[in-house]
Amino acid sequence: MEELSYANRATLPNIHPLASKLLKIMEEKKSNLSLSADVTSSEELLQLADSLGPSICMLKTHVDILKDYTAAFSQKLQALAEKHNFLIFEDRKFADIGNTVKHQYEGGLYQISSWSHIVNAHAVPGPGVVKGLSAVGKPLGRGCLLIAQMSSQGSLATGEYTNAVLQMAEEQSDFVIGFICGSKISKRPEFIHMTPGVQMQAGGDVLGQQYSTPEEVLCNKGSDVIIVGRGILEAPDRLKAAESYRKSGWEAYTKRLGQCE
Ligand code: UP6
Repeated sequence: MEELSYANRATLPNIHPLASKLLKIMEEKKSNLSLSADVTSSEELLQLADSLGPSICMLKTHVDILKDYTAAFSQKLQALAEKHNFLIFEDRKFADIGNTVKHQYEGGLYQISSWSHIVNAHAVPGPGVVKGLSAVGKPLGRGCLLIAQMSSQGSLATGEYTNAVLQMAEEQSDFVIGFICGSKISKRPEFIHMTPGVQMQAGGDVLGQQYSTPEEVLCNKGSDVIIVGRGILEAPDRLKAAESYRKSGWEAYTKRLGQCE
């Protein structure tokens, strides 16, 4: 089957506007790198967003690990997303009944729907979780990723479960823009595949995280976006590390396109 470029996929007739926007950013910045900004200080997160912003297509947050979250922080983060042209993805991993996730997404301390372009959800509760999120996010032009596979050892999100997630995504593609997964699982080029658990060297951590390389994920496994946290955050020079992930990611993607010509 012909492999479409990010640019071609961005203009597909049925593409979700937010997915289209992300694909255009990726093409423009030659970046399929998402930074997983897993730090606990707002100031440090904003500084990371400003310095690494030019290298990334998306910045992933875990807003509930910040020790000093304020609404002003989310406004500053949005301004940096505009300045450097990246999307914000709050990795909230919603996993409750529709009515509860609706409140968790819109309200509470973080009011995630007001500042995060993309959120994600586990499919465990069934389609209601997406319906609840969609009720809040769709009118705002937001999008959702479904967690179809996980990078951690012993993950239960495999086989039939993954297939059911795929089906759920297809049924609500007006809000679901893609997947968190280890490899390409859907043939529909409108869906974006995003993969965490990426470092320059395969391996893992002591708590079950498992790493694959950018080349493996983008070229061999056919995913679209690499999500990198500690590979960049623990490097002596974060900017240099981010640029090297961006370059490896782009090379692996162009190699994949070349193979399919
Ligand atoms: N993440 C995974 N694996 C998944 C889903 N999400 O690692 O299956 C998230 C983690 C973390 C980031 O919550 O924020 O991606 C990976 O960080 P790391 O690169 O430092 O391991």
